[in-house]
Amino acid sequence: MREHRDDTDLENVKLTARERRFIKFASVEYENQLYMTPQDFLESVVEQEPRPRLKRRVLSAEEVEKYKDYTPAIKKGSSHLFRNLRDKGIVSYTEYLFLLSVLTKPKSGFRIAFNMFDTDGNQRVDKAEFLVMERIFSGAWKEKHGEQTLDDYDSDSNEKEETAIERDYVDDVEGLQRRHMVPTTLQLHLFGKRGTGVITYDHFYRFMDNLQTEVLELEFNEFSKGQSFITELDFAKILLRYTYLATDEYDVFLERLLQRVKDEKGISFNDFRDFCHFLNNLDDFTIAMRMYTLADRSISKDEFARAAKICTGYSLSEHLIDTVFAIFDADGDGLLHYKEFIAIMKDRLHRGFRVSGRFFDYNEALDAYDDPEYPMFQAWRHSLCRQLDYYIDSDALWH
Ligand SMILES: [Ca+2]
Ligand SMILES: [Ca+2]
Repeated sequence: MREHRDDTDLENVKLTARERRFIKFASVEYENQLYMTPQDFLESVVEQEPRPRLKRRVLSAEEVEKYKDYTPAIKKGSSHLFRNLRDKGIVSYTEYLFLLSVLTKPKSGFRIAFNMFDTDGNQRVDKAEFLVMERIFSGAWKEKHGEQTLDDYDSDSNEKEETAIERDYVDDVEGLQRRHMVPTTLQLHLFGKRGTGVITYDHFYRFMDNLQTEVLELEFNEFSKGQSFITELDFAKILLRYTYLATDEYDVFLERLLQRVKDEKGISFNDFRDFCHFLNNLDDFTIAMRMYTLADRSISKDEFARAAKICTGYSLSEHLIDTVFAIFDADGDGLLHYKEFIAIMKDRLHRGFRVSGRFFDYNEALDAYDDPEYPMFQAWRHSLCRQLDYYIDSDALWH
């Protein structure tokens, strides 16, 4: 068995931006595999850097076994799942990718995600179906890196079992792609202690909705400090947090807002949540706006409100739309141009993937994010980063 892993081992290995980010935030390891705790996962999506810590904690089999008792069943799911579990659980790398994809998924994409897991089409997803995701990932990993030796594997166990394990086992240096010999938090939550549970679309929908709400509440609470409103300025800061603006550009947005907002009503959590759901529908909104953008026309507040309603099914409040225009209407004509809004907000949907540089170099980032050798990742990427494709399409209109 290898000793406690050292990050310097990883320096020579070419990793994607996602892999690097996972490694950076993963604070525990079990049997040489890296895991995030539920708390690590939340931090990785709302913070730029992880909390300072000395080194990764090595979990014992007893600790991992105890997680079975801490993890609530799917029926008891809530928007406090990850916050309540804190460090009492583990999230694997593939699950991290899955959870990230949930965060920016429009409600209309939930059904598609469910059907992708439900391979036999019986409207239930069982653990074996859920694990297909991980098998495909490790399969792609083998193709990319070649077969690995199984020297590290403890071969005392029964032979029949070992063949099955061997088939799926990948002993990568990074410790990201190993076969999970332990039930993770997500597996325990979705399929129960014994792993025999099944989830319906209704369960799955609530799980995804709760996860989105949980992260939004965290972001909101960070600024609201227990109040029921955040200021318009805080709202702008949250929106711009995951965009790729340089510091001076960022300040221009905030100063503009301060000058324009006469009536500080504040933004409620519901307004904030509705707007973030709207951002998850930005693709549809872009399509709705395309006739304006093709004509190189800016849109009015009424047109914005109507298109947002069509795309999400609910109305954004007047004050929220006023605030959005106050933040983004750079030339002050009272209208929003594609370049003023969509081009900037699309970056935000790459939350959790933010690279350390201040600027977002589009081509460089596309290379980093694009993994043609991962067939399954193409599907995830499609839902998570499809905005990039629209960006190319739409951006071409302006040059
Ligand atoms: Ca099924
Ligand atoms: Ca304008």
